Amino acid sequence: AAALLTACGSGTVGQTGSGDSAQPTGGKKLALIPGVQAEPFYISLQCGAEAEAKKLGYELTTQAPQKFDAPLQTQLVNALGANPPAALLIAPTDDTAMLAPIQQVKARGTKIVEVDTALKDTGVAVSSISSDNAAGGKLAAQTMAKLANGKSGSVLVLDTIAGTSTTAARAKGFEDELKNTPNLKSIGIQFTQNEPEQAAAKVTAALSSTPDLIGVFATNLNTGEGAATGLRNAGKVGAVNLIGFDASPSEVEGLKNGQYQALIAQDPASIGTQGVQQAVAAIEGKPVTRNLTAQLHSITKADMDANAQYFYKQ
Ligand code: T6T
Repeated sequence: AAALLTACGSGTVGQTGSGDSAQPTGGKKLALIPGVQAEPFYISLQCGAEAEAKKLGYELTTQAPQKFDAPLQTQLVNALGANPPAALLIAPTDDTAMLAPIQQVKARGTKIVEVDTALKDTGVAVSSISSDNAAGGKLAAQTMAKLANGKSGSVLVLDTIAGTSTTAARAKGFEDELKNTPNLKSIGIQFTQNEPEQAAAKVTAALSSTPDLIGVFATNLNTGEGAATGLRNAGKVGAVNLIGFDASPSEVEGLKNGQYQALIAQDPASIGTQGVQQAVAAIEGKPVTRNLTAQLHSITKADMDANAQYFYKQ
């Protein structure tokens, strides 16, 4: 149920620490459990984490669920039980349902570091590293206002699954900021279960129920890909502005060919790097920072070449 190969250099997970770095021993094991396997955001995060673990002489093992799904992720967390790592870096797929399994790991002495998403209960992790997701939503709303250029219309917000801390903060940050642009009105936040097909269907439905639809804000990679499909099917590419979150290879391709008007790119590698740094600090009894953020970048077609360093790996 887990992906073990990565696109980071020539690396294979589980072999970090070999070569010229120190050989990790029992107390030097880190586990990473991302939100979902084989997905460019988490692959980039994993690459950042692996490189930093190697540098610091730790061994990082990654197990990712097949879907962004709390029961599947719980199985992987529970499987750590037999051989608890010194620290667990995790992107909780549900801000509430993942509390109990993570607490069980913590009770065995494992330090918990949240990467990307977080639990509602802020008392579990020693550190949380994420984008400033509310600021990302705000940035998307400001970009939407700029693209509308004074024109009036309605805007649809596509969220993923209820209980996902990151996309919820993006959607809320977007709607809060949109209130400052009276010519644009949100028709509300719609959930897609992080399935592109559902995102496409929501866009199709919104186009028929809301003739003045002028923009779509897709709060992550899958919602963006689905929204692009929905607009394509309706012949509305470019007529309705699509702002996506993340910068996967397919989103970047979509920006280039006009399916997206803007992307808000995160810096997942830096989330992984900082996650390992905080985990190691906690293990070694050094000072830990409770909350850290990674940079965001709004990218349009016009400035995409200058921003190529923010595109994700696959
Ligand atoms: O947007 C990222 C991540 O930040 C979010 O928590 C879940 O979706 C992604 O992994 C993109 O698919």
